[in-house]
Amino acid sequence: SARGWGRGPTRAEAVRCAKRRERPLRKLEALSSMMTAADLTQDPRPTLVGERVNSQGSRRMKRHLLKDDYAGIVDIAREQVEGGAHVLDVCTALTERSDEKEQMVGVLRKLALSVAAPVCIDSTEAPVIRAALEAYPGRCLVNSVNMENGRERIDAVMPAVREYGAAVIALTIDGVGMAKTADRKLEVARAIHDIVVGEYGLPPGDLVFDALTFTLATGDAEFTRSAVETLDGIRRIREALPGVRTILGVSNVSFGLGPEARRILNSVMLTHAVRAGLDMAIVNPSEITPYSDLTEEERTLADDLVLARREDALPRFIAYTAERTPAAHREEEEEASRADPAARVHWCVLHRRPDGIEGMLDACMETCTPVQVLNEVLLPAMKEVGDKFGSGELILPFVLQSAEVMKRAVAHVEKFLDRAEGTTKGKVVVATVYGDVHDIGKNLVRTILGNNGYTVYDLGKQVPAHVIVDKAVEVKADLVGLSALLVSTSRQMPVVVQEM
Ligand code: THG
Repeated sequence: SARGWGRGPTRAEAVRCAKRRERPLRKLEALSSMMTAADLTQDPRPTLVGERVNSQGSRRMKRHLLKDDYAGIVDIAREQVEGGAHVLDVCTALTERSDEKEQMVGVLRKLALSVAAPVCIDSTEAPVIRAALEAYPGRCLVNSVNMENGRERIDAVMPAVREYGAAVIALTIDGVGMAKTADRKLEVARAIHDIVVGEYGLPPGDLVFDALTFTLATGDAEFTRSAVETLDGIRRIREALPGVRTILGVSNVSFGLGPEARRILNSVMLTHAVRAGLDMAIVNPSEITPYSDLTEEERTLADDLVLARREDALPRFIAYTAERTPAAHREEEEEASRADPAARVHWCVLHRRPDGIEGMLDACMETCTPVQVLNEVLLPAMKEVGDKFGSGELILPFVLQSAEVMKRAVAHVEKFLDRAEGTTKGKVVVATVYGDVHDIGKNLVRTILGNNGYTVYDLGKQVPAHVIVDKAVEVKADLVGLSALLVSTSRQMPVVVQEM
């Protein structure tokens, strides 16, 4: 090697048969951007994954994507990082557009140059995930795989995950549905682990399980224990599958509640999850209140709800948080007692008071026809409830309670409708599409059409395309109504159209 240029063997020749020295590879359990790395498990836990660079979880993000305003998106990302996010969850799926992939790549290129935090790629589409991994100059977390359709999704996503050296989130969902008990969560996690680690050779530390948490805001008995099961699921998965990590979309737990209630509930859920061993949390970092900043009373009320310690935990928690938001209820109440029957019915639907609504409806029907009561009194009331929910004035549990009052009112008025046998304005088949379980809107449409002289065939939720088509043909339907809440399931609508 000390020889000069030109004489004897070239340097290349001189080293040709030299033995290559082993270079110790230091494997970092981290994600990275072009500028920096972030440990998958931060010390102290949890790693904060900013939730708002997500078209599904932020109206602002959605607005920017619709206008192709990527600079605005960078602002959201910066705010998330300033709030404390270590990683950003990026989602560009929109029902209104079909260029999720192009937008994902565009957003990632922009973020890579302007924000230091690494990214988590949130998409249900394998081609979008691959394009994102290719475009981003760093080590990503992929969000996510599951076993809803057996191993199909894992096989669609894992090759790109391995090729680009990414880490991956796995949701505990299988053919039966979203796992609700700790037992089921572990069962699904094991099946995923067998394939992803066993067959694809992913290091366990790069597999991040999401035990899923559901909203506690509906008061639905099926979900009362859901947070307890999630916390237990986190512990069980960590115990049974050594080396794997866990993550949770914490804000889901409070979806539908008011901002004050959400702040408290999210904080309490996060605290319990971290105690259960949670590594990563998908949250809006600037909205997290430290557990220690909550009052004793707030903690007790929220713990009662999260840990399912009392049956009346939800109404107590809501009453407590509602009391602290300004309300002109009393005045309104007095006004309602004076008003005419139609205004009182309206007030009862809006304020979730079923008591005595039948009597008020009877009073309405002294001067109006039942159809007029439906169309001019009840429907506008429910529309106002929907508008108030849309603008954030009403929380989800209240909307559901209003819907209950509405149902009771409609059931009463229906008795007075003279339905001419054999005549119908038309036949309508309605269904929530395959893969989607959301049916509040569909049920309202069913009731409204039914009450307005249409014959409605309601096929329920999770309805496969062929069942819808068969029914439409069988009854010679004039109209088919499809319902879906999620971007991913709205793609079922063109499938049904195609079938027809
Ligand atoms: N697990 C995994 N990924 C996920 C989730 C999960 N990704 C999406 C979601 N769940 C987590 N992200 C969010 C983002 C926003 C909100 C909740 C969860 C949210 N947004 C407010 C709302 O809808 O009321 C703000 C709306 C706005 O600003 O417009 O609550 O569970 N792996």
